[in-house]
Amino acid sequence: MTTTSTSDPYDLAREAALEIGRRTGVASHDVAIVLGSGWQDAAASLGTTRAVIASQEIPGFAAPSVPGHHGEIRSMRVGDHDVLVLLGRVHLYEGRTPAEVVHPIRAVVGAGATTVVLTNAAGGLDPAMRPGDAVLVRDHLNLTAASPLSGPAPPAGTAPRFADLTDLYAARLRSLARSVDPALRDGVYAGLVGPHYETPAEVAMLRGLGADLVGMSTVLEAIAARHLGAAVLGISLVTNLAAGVSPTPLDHAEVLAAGAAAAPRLASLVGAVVTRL
Ligand code: 8IG
Repeated sequence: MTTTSTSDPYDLAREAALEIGRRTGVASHDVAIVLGSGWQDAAASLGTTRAVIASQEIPGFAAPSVPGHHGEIRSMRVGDHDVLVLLGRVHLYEGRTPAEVVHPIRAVVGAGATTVVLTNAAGGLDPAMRPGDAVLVRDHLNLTAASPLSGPAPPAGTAPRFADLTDLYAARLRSLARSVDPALRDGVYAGLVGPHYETPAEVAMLRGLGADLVGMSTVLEAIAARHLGAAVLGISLVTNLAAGVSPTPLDHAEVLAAGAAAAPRLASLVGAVVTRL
């Protein structure tokens, strides 16, 4: 991590945004895409890469400790948009604080992004789902017992901490995604801390609560992005059916295989959505 002069999360994000602008030579990027587990192979074919930065070289970025999360920031041209692609994220289950988890989001919004695309791999709670399905996040259940907005009050000029989340995952962006692929379904994503998977009883509870997807990321990032005024698109890659829904125990190899097989399809979906923004 780069030495920094502040511990205030909003100041730190502003420093990071300035450094991203300097390192990329692009004063303002209008879109950011976070590529989660299973999505990394989609990066190269999204568009033209213009700069690659190791995220540890940007103030406040923690090195991801999860295999498949590279910790890289790319500046790309996708259609006529300047896009920051974040390969890898950090999670609460790595022992990170909510502020650390959402720091990259605050940095990219500070660097200009008004649209934030959050991708993840998730367990499917609906037996009709299949590994390899992409599902638009319609809404979420934040079951982490954490908020990125707890802590120091946002500075003057930033929205108050009591963020309205009515249209957290923008209906407009989901419609745009459906204009690319009319077969895309949507669902409610339950965000848990993990890193263990759920028990069958927990899966039954989550289904009863109205969740369709379950995972260990995204919810805090979505809140932080929306708080700063960005429009959020969430897309889950279903890589396994959740415990008790799946007829067999959860198999990590199957999860990875689903991601690898889906990567080209995911890249063309995200690339087409961003191009149409
Ligand atoms: I991939 O079944 C993936 N991530 N909590 N449960 C939770 N996270 C996940 C799952 C799952 N599959």
